[in-house]
Amino acid sequence: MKKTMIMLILALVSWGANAQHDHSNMGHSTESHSKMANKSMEQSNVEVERSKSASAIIDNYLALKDALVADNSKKAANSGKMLFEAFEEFDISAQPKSEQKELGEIIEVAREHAEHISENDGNIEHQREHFEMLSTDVKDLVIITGTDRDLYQIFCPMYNNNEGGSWLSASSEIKNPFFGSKMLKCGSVQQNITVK
Ligand SMILES: [Cu+2]
Repeated sequence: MKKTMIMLILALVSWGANAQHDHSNMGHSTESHSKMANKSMEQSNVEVERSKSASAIIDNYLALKDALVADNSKKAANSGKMLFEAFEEFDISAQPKSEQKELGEIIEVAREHAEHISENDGNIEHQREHFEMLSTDVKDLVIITGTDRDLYQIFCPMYNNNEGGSWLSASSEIKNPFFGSKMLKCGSVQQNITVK
């Protein structure tokens, strides 16, 4: 009986220790989460080469972005189609050999997003989902290819149930393509992509 009591006490003590351990873990993860949140609000800078090679992609991407800002699904679909064509026409072979594989992979994924956007006239929320993923691809692409203009990566912390999402703009003025007129001003510049 005494032995059982001791076992029980030991079990309780170790349970208590575990519970406490869990708490300290939670404290840690909360702390690192808020550090991450802070970090994402800090602006970073990346310098890229001056190049016109991705100009058609950037033009049509920005037209698509503006259509979503204006809550115009039909225009977004049209721009999505033109962006798809710009990806098709992009000359990977003119890019440095060492970058061609990665560029090919980015473009393969990005043009599927553009195609879905072009096929979803009338479903702007679905277009916005593809646009969010597409934006990361276009950012990765211009960092490799360079750009003919300065770009800003802008982060909206509220997109996708507060998961957050970002887009590219040629201006640092906030006009939110994820929410359009519902929340036009939500967002802040996360990264400056500056032409050398
Ligand atoms: Cu889709």
